[in-house]
Amino acid sequence: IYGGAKTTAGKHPWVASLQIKTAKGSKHQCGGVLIEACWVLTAAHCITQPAGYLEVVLGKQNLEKRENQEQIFDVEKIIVHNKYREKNHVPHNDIALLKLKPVGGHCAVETKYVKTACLPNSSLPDGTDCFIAGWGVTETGEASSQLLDASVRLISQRKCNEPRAHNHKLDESMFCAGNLRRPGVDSCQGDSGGPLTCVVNGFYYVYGLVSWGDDCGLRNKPGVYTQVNGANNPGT
Ligand code: 4AZ
Repeated sequence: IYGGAKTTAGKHPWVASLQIKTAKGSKHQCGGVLIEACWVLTAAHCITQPAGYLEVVLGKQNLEKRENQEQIFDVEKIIVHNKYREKNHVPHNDIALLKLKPVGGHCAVETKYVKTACLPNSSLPDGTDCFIAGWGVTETGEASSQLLDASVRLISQRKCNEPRAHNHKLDESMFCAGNLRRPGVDSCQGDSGGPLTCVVNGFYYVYGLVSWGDDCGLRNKPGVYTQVNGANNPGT
């Protein structure tokens, strides 16, 4: 996160760290968001390994140390959007579900540090203030060991597809958020898959997932997010 601040513990209790298991231990790869006790949303482009190599860590603040509030799960199943495609380096329908493997008959246990976010049924107006959170690269050029968050505004498709911005690279599975006046606030590498949440009636809804961008924190290049609500998807 560029232009972010360290979050207070339990402010974004749905944020997950998607980690890759290695011989030397597990390494943060992407963000994710808890939407049900056994289900985490992430970006499809984050799935670079089979389920057996992945681990989801909930309730984390500092990635560098073991924390008492953390809850760790293996991944039982991965469901990638059937229309996920990378075209000209742009990921389309960049969304996947991870089913957590229960431990002792249950997955996530709700605590002050671990909770689900709500799923939206509709869109919000442009200019709405929302949050992004993650452990990705900051303006120092390095990833953060502490969970950071920042406030960004939803930007209309029309503005974000203008030539000076993303020049018609966005389709209906994506939207932009940032601050065209304060360009330094953005998501970056390592934040991918993590949530863009907006508060409606006091509840946090996951409207977007960090997906892509043209570098980070650049003027006129706001971050691009996967649209989570099904408003643009065919019905069943
Ligand atoms: C990335 O490389 C990435 N500024 C994520 C988000 C953004 C840019 C790049 C948005 O994963």
